[in-house]
Amino acid sequence: MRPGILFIFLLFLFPIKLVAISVSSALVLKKFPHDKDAFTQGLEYHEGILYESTGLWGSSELRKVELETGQVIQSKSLAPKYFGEGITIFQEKVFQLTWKSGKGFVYDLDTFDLIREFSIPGEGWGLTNNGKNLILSNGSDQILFLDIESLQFIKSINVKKEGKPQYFLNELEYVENEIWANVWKTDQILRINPSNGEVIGILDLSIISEKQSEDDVANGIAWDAQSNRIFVTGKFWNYIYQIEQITISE
Ligand SMILES: [Ca+2]
Repeated sequence: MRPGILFIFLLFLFPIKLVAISVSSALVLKKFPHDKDAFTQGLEYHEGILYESTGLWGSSELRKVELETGQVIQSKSLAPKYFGEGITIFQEKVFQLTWKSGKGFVYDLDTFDLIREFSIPGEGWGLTNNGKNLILSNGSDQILFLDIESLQFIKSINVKKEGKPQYFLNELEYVENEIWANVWKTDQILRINPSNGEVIGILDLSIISEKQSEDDVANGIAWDAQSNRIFVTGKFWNYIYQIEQITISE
């Protein structure tokens, strides 16, 4: 049998599913000031306001930030034993993860008063929601789904790019039925199929990266669904960037 025919024969026996990963870069539409002392761990947009969670022991905060000026208009400090991580908003409540405490917090969106605490299995990194589930990352290749009402574990998916596990998934955002994830120590956002964990796109932010050390990488994605705006920033970055994706390859 000729090699070409053999290949077609094998392909017939073992079909290969080729997933095209689209690669895009960022075009800056606008930029807004960002607190350069903010170790950004969570970012979300809600009704004209940015909500931000910052990390580090002893200086972790939950913040409301005015988009245009970058001014912090309301904040709540976490107890020094908690390292702030991802946040998300659902039904006038803010959900916030902590890194290694196995604990999350639920606050009143308006007052930031604590409503309840909940347990998270393992570490807490990034957080978003799809209206039914809290969706969280923990630094591994796993994304966990919790019931948004009971806050109980429902399921997990493993994120893979071309069949290989993608570790260090960090800040998350649910964007038009995709999960977007920063990847720790890189300036890349992965676009993930929420049903099977497959990476379907890479948004490379290196063109806007303010990275000067290995800590201050891109982290923070906020989606304004109503006006179709994407905001991104990084840890200790000077700016929040409103960007558009420019496709490099499909
Ligand atoms: Ca986010």
